[in-house]
Amino acid sequence: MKRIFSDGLKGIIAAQTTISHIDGQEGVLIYRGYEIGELKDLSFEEVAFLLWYGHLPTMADAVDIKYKLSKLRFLTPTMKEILHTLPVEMDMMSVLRTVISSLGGSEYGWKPTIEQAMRLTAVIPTIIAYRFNMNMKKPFIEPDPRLNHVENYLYMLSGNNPSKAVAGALETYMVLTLEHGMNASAFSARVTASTESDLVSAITSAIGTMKGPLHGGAPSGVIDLLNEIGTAEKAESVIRRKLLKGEKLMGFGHRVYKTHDPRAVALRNTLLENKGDNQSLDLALYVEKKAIELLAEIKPGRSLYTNVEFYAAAIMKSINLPSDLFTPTFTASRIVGWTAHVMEQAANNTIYRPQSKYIGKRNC
Ligand code: COZ
Repeated sequence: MKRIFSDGLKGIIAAQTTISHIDGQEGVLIYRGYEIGELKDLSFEEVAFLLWYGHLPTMADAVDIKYKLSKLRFLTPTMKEILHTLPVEMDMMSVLRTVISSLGGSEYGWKPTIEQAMRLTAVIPTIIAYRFNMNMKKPFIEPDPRLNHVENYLYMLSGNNPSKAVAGALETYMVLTLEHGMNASAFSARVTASTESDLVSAITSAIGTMKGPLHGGAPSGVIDLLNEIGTAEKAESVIRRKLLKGEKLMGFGHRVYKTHDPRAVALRNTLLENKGDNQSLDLALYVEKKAIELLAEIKPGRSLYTNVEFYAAAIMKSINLPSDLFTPTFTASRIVGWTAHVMEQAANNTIYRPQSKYIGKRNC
């Protein structure tokens, strides 16, 4: 068998999948055969159904999955105990990884099921909101089963029912980011599942992987960039200085997309539809334009364009979501893709066991 070494497995196909397809040259993302532009106005629950079952839900299916998820949002006493025991200074992704791993047990036996996937998907927003209110020294707000998945998340964070515009903006973001092929976190979930470990262990691996700033951390980095720039007049000098120092601009570049990230395009359009007089959005639009110009000037030929995280940050900033909730919120959507990948791996499993090439000393 021919052995190929590729840094970061660039260009290597590690699985065959029917879940999603990314055409990086054409800037196309497909979930189960549908381009995301056709799905961006569906509910989170409907698109989750599509990923898990492989086809769009009927009206009855959509009502059923919304009801089922609303009943699975609760925290167990053990989860609440862990949430109160973990050190106050622990970051939210570490909290999420630890509390999710406490769900492991007999009800998560092999093979992984859609019911298990629903439970993990339903409870992640509750974990985030519970810990967020603890940190803010505010009382926990119990999930409201009458609200849909995204409305309930925002309700548990603030205690108020969100406006349609705010819930709609966040729901579009979450629908567009709930699956993205063989990214690092989906791959780590599939590797864990390939040993016939359980779904909770696979998702714990994925959350740990998502925690890395080059994967899930970009939105916070985008906010820092926008805050550092502050005004349109400063955009060119700040960006140019960073690029000449060899820094990477958060929210730009992508391992697969070598043209505009279709999710960024869809999010930009959503933001423009609800724009109003939004100063921070105007700055984001200007910074994006300047960044792409300067990336082409200083990094010619690398095909560096806006990725989803740039407008994710703009959306989350526009709904006043604190930046330390950006990656956890991304996790609350990508759990759907991860669980779909784990179930696909389990359905036709071969354990992952790549090679390594020894380049060390011999006969020491
Ligand atoms: N800003 C500035 N330069 C960048 C860049 C960015 N965001 N992304 C890549 N480059 C440059 C690299 O410095 C490198 O330049 P040289 O050829 O001079 O060494 C070249 O482009 C290729 O870099 P790399 O191999 O890292 O490209 P790749 O396409 O594999 O990178 C990721 C993809 C996303 C890791 C990107 O580099 C990045 O880190 N972006 C910022 C973080 C982010 O937005 N992540 C969310 C992705 S959805």
